[in-house]
Amino acid sequence: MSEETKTYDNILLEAVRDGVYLLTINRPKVLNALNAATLEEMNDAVSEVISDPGARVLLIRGSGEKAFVAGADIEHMSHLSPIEGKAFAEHGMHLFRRLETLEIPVVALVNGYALGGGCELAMSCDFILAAENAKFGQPEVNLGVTPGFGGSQRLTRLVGRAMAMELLVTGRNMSADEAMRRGLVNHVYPQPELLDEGLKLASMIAGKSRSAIQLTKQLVQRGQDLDLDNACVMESDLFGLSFSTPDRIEGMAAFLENRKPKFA
Ligand code: DAK
Repeated sequence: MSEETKTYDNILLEAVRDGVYLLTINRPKVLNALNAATLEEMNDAVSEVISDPGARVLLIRGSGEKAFVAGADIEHMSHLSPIEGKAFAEHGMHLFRRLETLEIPVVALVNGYALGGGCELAMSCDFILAAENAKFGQPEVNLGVTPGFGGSQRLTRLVGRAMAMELLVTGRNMSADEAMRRGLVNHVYPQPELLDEGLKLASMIAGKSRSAIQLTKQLVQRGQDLDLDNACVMESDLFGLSFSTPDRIEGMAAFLENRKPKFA
């Protein structure tokens, strides 16, 4: 069962079981919009999770039926000066990059709207599971601003330049099915099943080697910005490095002894 963690005002963090953590953005009255306080708490929560050597997977969702996150908090942003706006964007950028490069997999469970900063948050997770009612979009163009938390860059890498451009300049929403067709979403589930499916997948990941997963995240993320020759050199290097881990000894011994591995 879930264990208590530190108490936050804008989010909930639960240690569900076996190293699986669930972070819920909890501002349902404003469709879980992200203000500076929420970003700060999320950053603290990530520190809390990652300080647990038993942590294996972080799931992120929004509270309520209607939204994952309906964007950066427009009320909050409407009061920011250009300098404060830059600081706000840097704050979000830093957190989202941290999630992307975290040692453990981070999975977004998107229920309802994932717009603007919400879509950017989902895209900085390793992958996205969506409910049938999910809607993705970058509507910043309607507010007279550009994406500020990496949306123009991550969307382009995920769906390709032409489709990203269409979505960014029209500000239109994509349904869960369209997002899956375009490679943004891995799986779509009926809304009531989303959390259970996320927990099932997290349990599968939690049983694997944390050190191998950490290296794999580096391979996929750093490799996509390298040419193939250099990316393959990196793969050989990290493959070699994985031979220095206790998990490699246990994983291979377990196979040879015909038993399930017990990773550190
Ligand atoms: N911020 C603040 N409040 C929000 C919000 C948001 N993003 N989205 C919804 N709310 C609030 C609504 O104001 C409303 O509050 P009350 O009126 O009840 O007090 C409540 O949530 C329920 O929303 P609605 O009544 O509008 O609900 P509907 O079902 O009618 O519509 C909707 C749902 C998601 C279609 C609609 O709420 C909507 O269009 N929301 C805004 C979506 C949006 O534009 N999101 C993108 C935000 S822009 C940057 C840094 C970051 C960013 C950009 C630049 N730099 C500093 C450079 C990122 C920008 C964004 O994320």
